[in-house]
Amino acid sequence: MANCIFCKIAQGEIPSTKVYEDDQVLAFRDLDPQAPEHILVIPKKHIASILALGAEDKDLTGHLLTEVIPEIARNLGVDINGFRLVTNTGSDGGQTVEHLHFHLLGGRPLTWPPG
Ligand code: IU
Repeated sequence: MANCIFCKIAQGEIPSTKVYEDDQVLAFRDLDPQAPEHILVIPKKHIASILALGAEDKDLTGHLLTEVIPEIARNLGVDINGFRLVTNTGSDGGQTVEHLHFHLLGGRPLTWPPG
């Protein structure tokens, strides 16, 4: 989608520090990390948020949650002590980039509840 920064990152038009890539998914380091490991996991296809997912995205979301995210967590070593997976949605949810992304945060004890 034109003018979507995460689409541009997914297409390689804007550089990122990649930690995982396949034909459907890209994961890269957040530019403003909130934990020692702070990864953004995005579909390459433009989807505005979790609310914009459709039935046609079941394979993609299954792939993300059952394969990609566990593999990234294991590769980073945060599967051992744990990590947090967050998708901010809408203004109250704190979403600032309107391209679906999952924050994978780990590498330190995280507090709850978030602010
Ligand atoms: P949010 O859930 O939409 O607020 O998260 C957006 C994240 O994208 C936030 O943590 C930013 O630091 C991050 N980010 C980035 O890593 N690279 C960018 O070019 C932009 C935002 I714009």
